[in-house]
Order: sequence, then C-alpha cells, then structure tokens
Amino acid sequence: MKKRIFSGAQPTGQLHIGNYLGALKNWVALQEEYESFYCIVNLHAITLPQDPKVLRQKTLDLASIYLAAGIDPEKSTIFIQSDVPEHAELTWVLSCIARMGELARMTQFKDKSPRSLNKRLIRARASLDAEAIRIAENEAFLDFGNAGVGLFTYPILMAADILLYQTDLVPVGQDQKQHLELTRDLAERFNRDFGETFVVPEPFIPPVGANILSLQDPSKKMSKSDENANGAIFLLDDADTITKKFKKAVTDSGTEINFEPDRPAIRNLLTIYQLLTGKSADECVAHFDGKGYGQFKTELAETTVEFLRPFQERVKDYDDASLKSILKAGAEKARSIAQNTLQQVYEKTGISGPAL
Ligand code: ATP
Ligand code: LTN
Repeated sequence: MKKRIFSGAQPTGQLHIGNYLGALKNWVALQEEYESFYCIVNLHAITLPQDPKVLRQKTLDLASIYLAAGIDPEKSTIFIQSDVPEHAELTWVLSCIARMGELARMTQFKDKSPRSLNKRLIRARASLDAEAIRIAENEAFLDFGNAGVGLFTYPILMAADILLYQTDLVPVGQDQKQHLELTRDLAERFNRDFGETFVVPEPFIPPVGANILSLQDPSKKMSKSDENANGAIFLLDDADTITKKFKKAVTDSGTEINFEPDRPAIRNLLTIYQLLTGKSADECVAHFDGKGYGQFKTELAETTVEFLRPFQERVKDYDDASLKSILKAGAEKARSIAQNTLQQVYEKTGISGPAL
C-alpha cells in the first residue's frame, strides 16, 4: 500500500514563490509516490478576520492554483477543509488532550502577539502604504486579550487535519515544523491514553527552499501578509512587477554572489534562482562568477518570469463548474477516510460504542 501525504494552504492573500518552493513544488513531486491529500484550509483562514465574499472566491482560486502548479486530480485528492466536518469534530477531541502550555509555546502564535503586531503597525504607518496600514491595523486590533481563541487553538485544527488521514508524511515549509511536532505529540498522547489509533506523521521539510526570505527584509520569511508587497513575488505577478521587485530587493555588502550564510539577502536570491533553474549550488555560483548584482537581478527576474509564464496561463483554464466538481469528488473521497478515523476516536473515548 502507498504511504499517505497530507498538506494544505490557507485561502488568504496571494500565494508567493516561498509557498511554491517550500511546499507546493514538493506536493507535486511527491504525488507520484504517495497517496496524497491536498486541502484548502478555509477553517484556518477565519482565525483572522476575512471578508466572506473574498474568502469564498479565494477558496476557489486556490483550487485553480493547486491544479496549475501540477497537482493532478487523477492522482491526488484536492478538497475544501469545511466540506469534511470531521476536521472540526476531531479538533474538539484533540483540544481536550492538548495543553495550554504547549500551545502557548507555538512561535507563530507569539508572532501574532501584541508586541510584534504593534511594531508592525508602526512600520506600516511609516511606509504610508494604505493597504499595509489596513492589514496591520486589523491585526494589531487583536491584542492578546482580544485575540480570537482560534488563533491560539489553530495548531490543534492542523493536527486534526493531518491525523484524520492516518498521514505518514507532511510536506511543509520550515515555519510549520513546530506545529508538526505538536501534531506528533498529540498523536502519541492519544495512542498512549486510548490505545493505538493514529499514525504518527513525519514532516517533510525540503533541504533547500523551506524558508524563502522577504526580499525587503531577509531577517523575516517571505509572507502573504507582509505589509510590504515588495517583499514577496506572488505567483500571479506580471513580468513588470517581478522585475521591479527583484530590482528593489535588498542585497548584502560586498559584490560576490554566493551562498555564504552571513550574506542572507544574496543567499536567498541565489536559492530562488537555484530552485527555479534546477541547477546545483556550485553551478549557480560559477554562473554568476564575476557578474554584478544588477546583472544577477536581471537574470533572476527573467528566469522567474519564464518559470511562472506557463503556470499563469494554466490558472486561467479552469472554470468554476469544473473546479467545484473536482472539489466535490475530493471531499467525498476524503470524507470516507476521515469518518473511519473519527469513528475509532469516538469509540475509544466513549463517545459512541456498543451501549449507545
Ligand atoms: P504566509 O506566512 O505567507 O501567510 P502561511 O504559512 O500562512 O504563509 P499557507 O498558504 O497556509 O500560508 O502556507 C502554505 C505552505 O507554504 C506551508 O507549508 C508553509 O510552510 C509554506 N511557506 C510559507 N511561507 C514560506 C516561505 N517563506 N518559505 C518557504 N515555505 C513557506
Ligand atoms: N497551518 C498551515 C496550513 C495548514 C496545514 C495543515 C499544513 C493547515 N492544516 C495540515 C500542513 C498540514 C499554515 O498556516 N501554513
């Protein structure tokens, strides 16, 4: 029997090349070897305020992005999280064995805590970018006491996503590693307390590309919700925008183009080049030997534009009706597996069983 994969992305903001290189690219490669489930995690999306109309549209858009990136619905199961209500049900059971302390240690939650949000707001206001200010204000509003409880418990929903499918492998970027550790802890705890029920999943974090950095601030990861849109190359950016963003990308002092860890900006740009061209690290360094930053950035922009072109053409191919039919079939397949796992959980915990 094939081993199983589960992964997902949130239908918020716009997907960027960090999401692609850190996650989606590997989903596509791994679907050949594994039985794969790729989910659009709309229940995760509402941990921060969303416009309902926009959320609905982005949910469908993300399905077309999965397909255009190369996920083949004949090989993989693509579905919307909320179409399988077992995700929310298992979340409740797991939340009864999760501990406050372990959730409080999650750095992603801490990242969204008041102090860093307020810092972000100050930076956004200084940038005078209206959209950035709107996002930062929205988020700053959620100070610790006022933060939605969902933002705190969100990793439990992620654990439920994964454990429902008896998943062996979870391909994600570096930022999700800690959530995977929590998932493993919850699975082991449940198995210990109630008997063998869940497969304990392994993370798959690629050796290169798991943490693509912001083009504007290489001390941070590239992010959909970055207040500075110049920090990220979005998968749907046009050629002009891509070229401008790379031109504006910050660099390190010096002139060499190499992978030295103390030169994070250049290393990041070169990593993007490496992954998009499929060249080895040595080939990349040799290729740019003696060339300047200007030429490097121009070539990187051209490479990115060419790489994204076929993807951007394919995205337009899918109409709503065919997307919905793929998602419906995906949900049915996913649900049959999820129901089975939840049934076992309910029996083991005494929620259902012979006397009931
Ligand atoms: P963002 O922080 O950009 O909003 P996210 O992690 O909230 O991103 P998702 O769309 O749910 O957004 O993430 C999908 C996948 O992309 C996850 O596996 C995540 O680890 C990965 N990922 C996100 N940002 C990066 C990055 N900068 N480099 C590599 N992988 C990334
Ligand atoms: N938490 C992830 C998205 C996510 C996920 C998952 C990833 C939700 N459920 C299950 C892998 C497996 C994020 O915010 N990027």
